Amino acid sequence: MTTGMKLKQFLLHEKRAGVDLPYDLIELIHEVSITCKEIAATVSRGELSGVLGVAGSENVQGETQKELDIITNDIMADHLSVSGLVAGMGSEEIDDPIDVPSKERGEYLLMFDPLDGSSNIDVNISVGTIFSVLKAPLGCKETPKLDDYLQKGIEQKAAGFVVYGPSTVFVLTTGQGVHMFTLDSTIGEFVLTTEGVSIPEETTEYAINMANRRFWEEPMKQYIEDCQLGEDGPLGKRYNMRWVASMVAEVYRILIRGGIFMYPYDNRDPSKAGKLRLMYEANPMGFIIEQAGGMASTGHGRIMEVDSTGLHQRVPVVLGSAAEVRKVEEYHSKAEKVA
Ligand code: AHM
Ligand code: MG
Repeated sequence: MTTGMKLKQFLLHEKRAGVDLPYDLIELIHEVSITCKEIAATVSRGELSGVLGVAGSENVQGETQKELDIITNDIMADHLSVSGLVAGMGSEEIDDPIDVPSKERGEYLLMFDPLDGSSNIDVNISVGTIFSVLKAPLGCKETPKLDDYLQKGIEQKAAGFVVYGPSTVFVLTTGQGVHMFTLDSTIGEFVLTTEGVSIPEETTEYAINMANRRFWEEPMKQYIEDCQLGEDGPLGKRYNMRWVASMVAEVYRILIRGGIFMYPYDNRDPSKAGKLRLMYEANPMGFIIEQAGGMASTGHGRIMEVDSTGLHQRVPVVLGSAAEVRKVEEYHSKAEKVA
């Protein structure tokens, strides 16, 4: 009976059961979970913390940073840089890779978005932390170079996210399915509540920011138009729509009851291939969705096989229930054939 096991206890149990999980990867996941408890505590204090609102700076992507973006980035970076488990880190909030002192270096690279959906903080809607673990090609011997980080999503050793909602839940994959651990604040531990998450193959619920419709490419416009035609249209079923504007909340919902989430390419700024970032948003979420039986695509192919060209590279994202993601890919491939 694994339900009720604490996070680290469960990972050690899996290792004993034959899952390929190095001890230092277990330790790294555990350390990340500790920082997420600290972030959960900080976020939950809301207005009491006196740190809601804008920090007055911009990150490398030209986005306004919230004070909590910076505070949560520091919580993660400071904690992990003395853990002896990472050789370097990449964060949404920091332009360049974060180096780790030589004596503290470990074998892994950690990519993270410390507070995803932070525009929702002031209005008290769920936000989260997303992370992805890669192996450092040179191990702990040298400071990793930018190139060392630029690995495809299929190279990920673990990925996860934490949603800070009505309850705080840690969602994890190490390539052996997806498991959910709920924070039991009475004992201060993440406790296994769902083992082996499975996304329904079919869905009638889509999530997309409709306000960007005029900037999308034709296949995406056509797919959404057909969803809106419901049972009278070519898709032959009535759809429902959700948009939380927090990817962690959208992906969590899809893991629980299925659905499709899209942040497609749009031509607001032709230099950007979408809004979401490959290394610390799309890849880890793609790994989790696939491990739960869903699909994660750019509309043209698998996200986890996209070549990585930069720490903050953007990518179109279409993920969720496999049959529905496949349909969106068909809309794109049909359009390519006509062109
Ligand atoms: P962030 O990392 O700056 O918070 O941006 C990512 C977020 C996602 O969580 C969410 O899906 C999307 O941005 C919402 O975008 P929009 O503001 O277009 O609704
Ligand atoms: Mg983000």
